[in-house]
Amino acid sequence: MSGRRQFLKTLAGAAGGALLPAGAWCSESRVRPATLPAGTVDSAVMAALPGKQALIKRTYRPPNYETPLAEFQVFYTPNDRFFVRYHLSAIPEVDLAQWQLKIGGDAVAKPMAFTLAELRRNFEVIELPALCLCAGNRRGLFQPHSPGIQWGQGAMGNALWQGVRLRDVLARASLAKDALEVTFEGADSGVFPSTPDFSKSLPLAKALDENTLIAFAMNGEPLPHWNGFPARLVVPGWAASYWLKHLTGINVVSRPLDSFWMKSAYRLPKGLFVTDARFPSQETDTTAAITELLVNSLIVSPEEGQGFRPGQPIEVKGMAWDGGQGIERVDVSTDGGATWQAATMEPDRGRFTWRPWSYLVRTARTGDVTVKVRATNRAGQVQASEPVANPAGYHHNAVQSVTVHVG
Ligand SMILES: Nc1nc2c(c(=O)[nH]1)N[C@H]1C(S)=C(S)[C@@H](COP(=O)(O)O)O[C@H]1N2
Ligand SMILES: [Mo]
Repeated sequence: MSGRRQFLKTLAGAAGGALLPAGAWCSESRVRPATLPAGTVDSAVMAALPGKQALIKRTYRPPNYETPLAEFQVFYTPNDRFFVRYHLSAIPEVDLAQWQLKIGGDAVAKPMAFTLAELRRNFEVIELPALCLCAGNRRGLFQPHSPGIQWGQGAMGNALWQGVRLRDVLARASLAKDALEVTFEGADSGVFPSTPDFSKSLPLAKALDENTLIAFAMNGEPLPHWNGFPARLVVPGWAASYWLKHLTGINVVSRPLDSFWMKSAYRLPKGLFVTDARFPSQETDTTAAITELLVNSLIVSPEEGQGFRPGQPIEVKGMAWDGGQGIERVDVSTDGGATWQAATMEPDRGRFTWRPWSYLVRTARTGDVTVKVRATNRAGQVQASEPVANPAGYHHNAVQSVTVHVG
């Protein structure tokens, strides 16, 4: 079957068997968040994938859809508004009756396979709130532009994940002493056989972390097709590129995974960003595989350009997160960063989820007011004041600002 037809078939499968009605792709209105540099998102439109509400479409093939900023007003991102990111275009609808998760590799003694029912039955099922954040989130804000999907703020989402610990499952397969990495494969593939499958690996220690899950539900529902049905990896605190969707195979191996997606993509110049987590078996002299998320924050409201009356309080609200140390504080500046005041923090709901904050700006003067927001984590790491340029536009964690009008 041609790649094109295969793609249409797999998409149609996701819609429940029927071929996509043309109209499904036509309910598009233009969006241009004022916070993106002109030019980057001119081609972005709102569009709905089957089973999803309208999201900001960055590319259709493969599907890359971003969550609109307003959705981050709630703590858990609704499943039908959760962003979608794929590298490859052939995305089959997985038939649960046929699905098995195979555990193997040269560093396991007992290869085995599990159905979803067996995973649920044989292992402790746990729930964990965690932020799923694409390393390329905000790539569209880099100036000069970085090549790649021009994401705005919405290549992320926070969910309550339910699943079993990867380490419990791997323990059944008996790991050999020389186990080095754990590799992951998904059901999606390229349209051409020459396209390398999306495969990723984790260092053994992160794979065996008690928080690393094989998840089959999010926010109390089975995973949506576009977010990895029937099971995906959840790697709390680490970039979402490791959160492999539509899991089919997990291998424990004694050698570093030599896949395009480890060796060429999702890499950073060594030493450019300070993180606690390392992936030694994927380091070269000059570059390292991306690992954990940097301390960061987001302003959800007010909207850019929103109007206020003189004296009317401006409630600034948003979220802050990091790679798992936990958020210590969020500070707000209304004088261009000269002075900072502490925002009010909502309770901490876990190391790997975001933390809501708010701050009331009171100003009697008229004109534009620019509010800057800066998060600090418990390790004392602070958001960057300017984006740190890197070849593929990852880890944008510069202080965000919003300008409103009083008058
Ligand atoms: N099978 C598969 N899993 C994948 C990917 C992919 O292309 N294929 N992309 C990864 C990347 S880069 C991101 S950012 C997250 C996005 O998760 P989401 O689509 O559920 O939002 O999935 C990860 N898992
Ligand atoms: Mo990503």
